[in-house]
Amino acid sequence: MKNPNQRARYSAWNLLAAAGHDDWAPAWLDAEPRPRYDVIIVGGGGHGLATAYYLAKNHGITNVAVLEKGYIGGGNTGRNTTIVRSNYLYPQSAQLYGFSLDLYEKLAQELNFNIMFSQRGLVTLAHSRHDLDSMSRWANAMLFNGIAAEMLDTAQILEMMPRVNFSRDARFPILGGFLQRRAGAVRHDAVAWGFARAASALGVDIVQNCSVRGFIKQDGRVVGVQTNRGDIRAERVGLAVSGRTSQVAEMAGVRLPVITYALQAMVSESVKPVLDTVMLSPAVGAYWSQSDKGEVVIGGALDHFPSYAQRGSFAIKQQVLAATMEMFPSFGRLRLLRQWAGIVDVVQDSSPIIGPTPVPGLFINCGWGTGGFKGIPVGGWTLAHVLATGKNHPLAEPFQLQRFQTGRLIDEAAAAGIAH
Ligand code: FAD
Ligand code: PYC
Repeated sequence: MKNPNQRARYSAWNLLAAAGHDDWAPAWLDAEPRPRYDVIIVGGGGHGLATAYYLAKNHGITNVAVLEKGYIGGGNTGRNTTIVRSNYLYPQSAQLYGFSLDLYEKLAQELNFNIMFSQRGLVTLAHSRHDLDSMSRWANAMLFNGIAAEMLDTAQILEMMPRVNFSRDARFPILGGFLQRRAGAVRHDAVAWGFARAASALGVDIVQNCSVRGFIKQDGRVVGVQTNRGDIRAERVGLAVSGRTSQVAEMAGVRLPVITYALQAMVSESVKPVLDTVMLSPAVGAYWSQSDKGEVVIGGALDHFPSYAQRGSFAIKQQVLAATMEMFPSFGRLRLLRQWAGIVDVVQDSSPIIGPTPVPGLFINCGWGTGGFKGIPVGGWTLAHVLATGKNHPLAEPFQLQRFQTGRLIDEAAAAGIAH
């Protein structure tokens, strides 16, 4: 430590050192960028880190760098509300998200890192006959696709969530709902850290504070990137930059049908256990869970206007909190601890894009919008596959960019849940 201010700022590290932890090995190496790699992944969120890990693990390609402009997990991966589920409508999505959930179930063991996966179930509430009708279609579509789903009546919901507003004159009476038992919550930072540690151990370079500002092209092909830390060459480049995708791809000459919006969430102070499932109400426009620390996690819809500002508008906050008061009057006693937002990459059919771009050498993983945390394992697995083999993974075949030209959209807006 060179000056007293620095000493004060890093006092937590001094405490760790005093506790005898100063010789702890870092979980991953903070690498200096090298001039050339086989593959560069732009974006050190869950998708970028998982891609690097599966490139090394599944394909033996370890001369790989993940370039992150800030710190790993500092984007949406560390800002989401941690819900994982596979309750989508179409067979292609059921397979994609089902595979992701399978990978999540084994991930702690695979990475030897506790990702705190709690399969506490996800209940979607019905407040009208119309809701009940569409939810039974939704649940039946899931069953058709081999994903377990259960319709619930009011008494079953009351038993699961006694604190919810069951009053007869509630503005949104509860008529039932449906449940995916295998769904739940996963500690978001741990997913980024677990993939980073495992990728680093296999030889991947994780380079933080490295912002991609342009592309190096040769004969129309991407052969590297320009960064604030110099030019870096690679045979192939994969983008996993969520809300920044359209801007970064544009630097390579690719125009994408992606629009960026802010999505916000908030948590209350910690309280004793009050809610042991994830609960979502599309009609009121909000969802709730309780974190392992005891905070009530509250979220809702996207802001209604495109934006790159990581803030979240007051109008949505007001709507989400009004919905919370309606559904859980007792939560009105809680103090809010934090509110934050992330910027998410929305496409018109609410399904991801995973595969090549029209520019040779450049590949993308984007369009997850408000729901890509659950897709991190499969997003990484399938992007790694196309980067390594040059062929789309069968699970990603329906999720190509050309679908916006052919019109073969996979419209999951209804099953995207609350947020879009
Ligand atoms: P990110 O984690 O955003 O990573 C992208 C990284 O790219 C960032 O770290 C960024 O700094 C970096 N980057 C950007 N530009 C550059 C550049 N030029 N050079 C280098 N690096 C760059 N999903 C769910 O499944 N369940 C949920 O409950 C859920 N809740 C959500 C709640 C909120 C409030 C938000 C904001 C999102 C939520 N999501 C949820 C969506 C989910 O978080 C995202 O879809 C997912 O995290 C995307 O992961 P990623 O790795 O693609 O992106
Ligand atoms: O994808 O499950 C989801 C989700 C819930 C809230 C935001 N995204």
